[in-house]
Amino acid sequence: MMLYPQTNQLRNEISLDGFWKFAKDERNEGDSKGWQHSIPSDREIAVPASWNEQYQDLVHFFHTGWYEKEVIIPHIYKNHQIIVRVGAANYYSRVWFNGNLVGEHEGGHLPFSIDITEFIDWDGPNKIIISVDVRIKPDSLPAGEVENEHIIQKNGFKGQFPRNYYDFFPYGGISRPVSLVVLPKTHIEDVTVVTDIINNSTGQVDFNLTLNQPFTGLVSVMIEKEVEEFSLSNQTSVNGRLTIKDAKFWSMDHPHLYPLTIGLSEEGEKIDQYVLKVGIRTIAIDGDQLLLNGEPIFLRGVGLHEDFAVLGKGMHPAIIVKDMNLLNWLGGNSLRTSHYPYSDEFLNYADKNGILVIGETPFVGFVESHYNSTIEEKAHRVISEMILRDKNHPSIIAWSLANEGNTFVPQADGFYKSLYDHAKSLDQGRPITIVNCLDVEGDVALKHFDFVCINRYYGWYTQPGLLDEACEILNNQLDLCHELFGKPVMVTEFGADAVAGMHMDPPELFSEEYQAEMITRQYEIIRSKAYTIGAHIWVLSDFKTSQNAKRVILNRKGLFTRERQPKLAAHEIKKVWSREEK
Ligand code: BDP
Repeated sequence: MMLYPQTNQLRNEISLDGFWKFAKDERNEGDSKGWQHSIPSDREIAVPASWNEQYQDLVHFFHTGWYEKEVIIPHIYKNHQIIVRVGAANYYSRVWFNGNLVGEHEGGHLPFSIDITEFIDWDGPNKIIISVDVRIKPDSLPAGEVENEHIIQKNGFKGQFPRNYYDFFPYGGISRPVSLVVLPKTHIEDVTVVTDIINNSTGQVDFNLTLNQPFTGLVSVMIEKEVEEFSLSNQTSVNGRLTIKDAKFWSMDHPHLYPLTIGLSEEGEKIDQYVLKVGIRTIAIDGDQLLLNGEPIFLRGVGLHEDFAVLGKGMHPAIIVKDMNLLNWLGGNSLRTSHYPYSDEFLNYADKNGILVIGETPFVGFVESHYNSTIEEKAHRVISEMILRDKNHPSIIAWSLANEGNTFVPQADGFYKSLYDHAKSLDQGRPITIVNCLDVEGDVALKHFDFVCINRYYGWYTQPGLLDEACEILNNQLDLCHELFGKPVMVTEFGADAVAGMHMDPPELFSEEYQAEMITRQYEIIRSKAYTIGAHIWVLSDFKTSQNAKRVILNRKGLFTRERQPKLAAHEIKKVWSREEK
């Protein structure tokens, strides 16, 4: 996994965002028709953004979309390595550069990068073509049976259209930024930092650097006045430690980031530099508590989605700012990247603004048939990609390896243990969890994890309209969780749909009053337990789902509408949260 791109005196990033040519390939015949050289297109589409809401005929287009763009690369980069980087494209992508198939990637929510240096035509425009196939299959992560609309209509569909195994719309296309990354021929390929707090005023940063090829020369690593230098002889990696006196630790109130500056020089000439923003903090589970920098914290916040009208799952900085601003306005301190890894830009923003994040894989809705070695291997690969990308973000304080899989069948035991072991082998510093649904009795997977997360909809899918009963069941379920596992418990989802503008007294389902009452009452119950470490409301804002008899176009459990305007519940929970410390 390459480092997040940056531009400095020795590196550059050329954005390819904007308008691309776009063609629909409903019969998967693009390859045989030579589209890898030039796509037949009379229209343009915006990148980054899902394709679905940009043209009406694409709303239910669940096949392969082809993108094309021309790019001229300046001669000054002739001595460099040039990489195409795609922030994310849902779901399976292939990339051609000047007609050559240069790479492919499976998975819709993590970046991929492809070296195209040897294929560049320095004298002419270069053509980059990306095909993105969104035919989500039962073995896709996340899974579904999303096919071309004609096939769906012919076969009919169970439950919802499109038939994904989860509750958000399977938007297609290039949803995050695309760029050409210009790197020195010898460069810093990866950096891993692990931070520790030695005493009240001293912080420690352990680092590991890898270079893309054997290097002979000087490597310097610096934070403020602390510098370590290494003289390398034909080596590709370096380990070291910096100790920072009078350190400012990263916290919710003071999310201090230190620039860790890494330089490579050869015979006195600087050949590469990378600056990684590092937050010095610790995170740990201790008994029934979650400790940030040694102090107990309670995760108060929301689940959410990368979702907005027209953009679909397209990354837009304004939506990131708005969503984090709303979380802050509510008095929340944390969120979960439900139900897939979010954009790099989102996490960079969380680092800078002291927001605590549970980073989640795209493993939502695992069913019994997923518990086999092929999916396990694929899941390990995705976990590796996610952890390698996100390992250095101080904002990420835990990993969630799955949401609401079927954890009640015997095969789930070994399957989830293997996911846990794999993630732990890559990151020993963060607690790891999975999210249970329905019940904890009979769950065979949760026992392997560091803390227990549950999603509960008492008063909605069960006990509808019966809030007293729902609250009592929630209360008992929480105690049972703690009794069974002896670990800290977090409620990662609870909530109710409310159609903005619907009012009922006394409160009934779908009214703003019912949602507000349910959320505030259930929050107080969760908060009252000594062993709970968090409560996340489902969900920050209304979001688009597949068509389903239970959904009025959107999932309406948002505290805010899809336009990000508050419902009654937002005002009510804000009052509750404003009484708590950050
Ligand atoms: C939970 C899922 C979430 C759904 C939510 C709901 O984790 O993705 O959107 O239910 O039904 O089970 O609103």
